[in-house]
Amino acid sequence: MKKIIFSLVVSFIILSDSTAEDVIKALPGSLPIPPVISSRQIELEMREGRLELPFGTSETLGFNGDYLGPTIRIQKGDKADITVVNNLNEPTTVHWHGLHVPAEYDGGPHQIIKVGETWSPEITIRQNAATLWYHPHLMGKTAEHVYRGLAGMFIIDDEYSDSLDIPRDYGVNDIPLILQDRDIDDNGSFSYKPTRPDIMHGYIGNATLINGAYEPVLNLNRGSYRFRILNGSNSSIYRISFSDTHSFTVIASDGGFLPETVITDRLIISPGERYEILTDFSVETEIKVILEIYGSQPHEAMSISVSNDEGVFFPHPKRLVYNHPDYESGELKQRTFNMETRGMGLFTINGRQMDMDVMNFSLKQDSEEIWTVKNIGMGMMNIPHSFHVHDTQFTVLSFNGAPPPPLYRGPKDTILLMAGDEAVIGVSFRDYTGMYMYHCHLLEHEDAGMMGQFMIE
Ligand SMILES: [Cu+2]
Repeated sequence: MKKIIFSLVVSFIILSDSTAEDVIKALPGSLPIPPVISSRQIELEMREGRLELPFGTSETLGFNGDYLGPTIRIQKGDKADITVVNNLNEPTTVHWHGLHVPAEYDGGPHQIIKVGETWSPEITIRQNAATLWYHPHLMGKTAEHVYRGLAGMFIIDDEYSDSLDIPRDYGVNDIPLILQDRDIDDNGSFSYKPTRPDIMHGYIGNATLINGAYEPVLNLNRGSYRFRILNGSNSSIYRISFSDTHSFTVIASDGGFLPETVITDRLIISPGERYEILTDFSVETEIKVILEIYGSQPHEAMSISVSNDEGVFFPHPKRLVYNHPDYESGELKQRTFNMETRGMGLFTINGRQMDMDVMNFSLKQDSEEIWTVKNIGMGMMNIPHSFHVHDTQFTVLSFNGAPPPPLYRGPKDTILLMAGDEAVIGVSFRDYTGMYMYHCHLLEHEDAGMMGQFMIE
């Protein structure tokens, strides 16, 4: 059904113009670049908005605008004074995904911002350079609020990242790409109305959006570019690549730089995950960004038009610094997290669903632990899960019994587990006490209860 609508929409666009050439020139707009807030005073207003797409206009939600939110960019060591005003007509929360943050400012399901109220977290940045993001986290409503548009990037710089000879000019050669998809209905707009199978398999759209635009065009000069890629979708696992198997260098994962960068021509990125890549465009050309939603057909989601004008080229680093706690020695506390699909819309971790009144476990402040996270499959159905833990970045120690693949050797806060997969991760909890969440980042699963909470004491 969804695929049929997609083909109809595309056919409609092509038929409604006189020639194919006109369509290419007339329809797609430029890639929107979210505005950046680089002040330590960060003011966010959640409001209702409208997003115009080639198919029609949708009612949306946004931070300081109609859809998505500004990119927050801040230096390690600085204190962010944030105000979040809720001018929606319903309560929500704002969670800083990947941020090491005091529990009361984590923005999880307990830190509700009521309608008309202002929440004022003060957060000192105590972690290394990384591409993080922020989004609502209200119990049972996270998926809908993110789907309608509430999400933004959160970039941390530090002395080390500033010292590297890599692109860092935001919007010029350091470009955010927020990948999403939306299910466009017969009226050409999108709304959030998941069916039971949608909750099971995730609410997968029929149109991809990048930074809130459908098939945008990015005009660049020749040169080296850094893309910060966020999977901001509800439940879609993307494979992203360039046309002509154009290759790139992956320099960072969720929480910062990889110890050894990875040259590849494709990436699998699951909901909530981020990667930073470097790539060179050395001749005048037109390159497509191809997005393939797991289980669907590849789609040319964006065009990059490279002019003949000379830009700036950078060498691609081979090794970068990633320091993490030593998880290999000593007797560390071990825990197991079994992510299980028990039936249509019934998702559990260790046999339990999220209960706001239940503390699932507690651990000690300034401790390290070893967690084994498994996706227990359900018969022949391969339902993926994406395990996310708040407040910290973890280190993957093994994946399916083998050393972690190269892309999993940097700091991570979210990890994709297909049915049967098992990851062993080293997790550390520094500085703060209080309650945090762990959950599946397929947002339909999270809202259906695939979440738990722990107390750092
Ligand atoms: Cu899941």
